[in-house]
Amino acid sequence: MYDVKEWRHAFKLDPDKPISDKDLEKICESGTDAIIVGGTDNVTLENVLHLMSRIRRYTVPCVLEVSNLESLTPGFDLYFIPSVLNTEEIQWLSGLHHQAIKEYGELMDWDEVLVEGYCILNSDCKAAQLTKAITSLDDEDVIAYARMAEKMFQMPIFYMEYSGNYGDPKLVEKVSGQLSNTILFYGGGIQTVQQAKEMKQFADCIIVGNVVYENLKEALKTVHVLP
Ligand code: 1GP
Repeated sequence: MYDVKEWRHAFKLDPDKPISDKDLEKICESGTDAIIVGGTDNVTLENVLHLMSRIRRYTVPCVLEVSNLESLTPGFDLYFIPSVLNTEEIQWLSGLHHQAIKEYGELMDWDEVLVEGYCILNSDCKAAQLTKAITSLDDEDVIAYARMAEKMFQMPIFYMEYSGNYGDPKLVEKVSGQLSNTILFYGGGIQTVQQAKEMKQFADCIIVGNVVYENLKEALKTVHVLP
């Protein structure tokens, strides 16, 4: 079984973005704790299966972060299910989840499923726009969502999502101080070793996405950063 509590670093790969075999090999052999397959636009069964089968050549754990029902498929080691805590629309909190369980509940192996309490903090990112996330939050709001995730819903993961934008390390530190059982994921705008280091001090696990496609060399350096 995979102990996500032990994870410190993961790369997130977008099934809609091309990546060469050579680059994928470097990513999968980098020593990262996991590869998360996930995106917002154009996530299809076809491109998810294609990317999964390519990652499967390596031993690194491979996770599907489920973004829609169409692309849900067996074959991953784990399934992360985002539930957006700061959305205006219930479908992103529990609606699609209800639909998925209604359809696939019998088949699901619950040991492979982890819910991520998402708090989307960058108003410009696609995920914020799609889910109508309320991003004008002060620190106390974010802390309340973190407590809600852990104390009220017992979610295994709280995800501070700044996708495309480097977030506020002071806030990540504050949130980290509030969580004892729930794992803190930080993702967004990590482009340098320095940034990886800064966020790793506070987040249990940092998620590195876009920079893989923009500057792979620098992306690979974020793996072995000590907090
Ligand atoms: C996106 O949190 C991840 O869901 C990573 O963000 O792409 O900005 O690194 P970046």
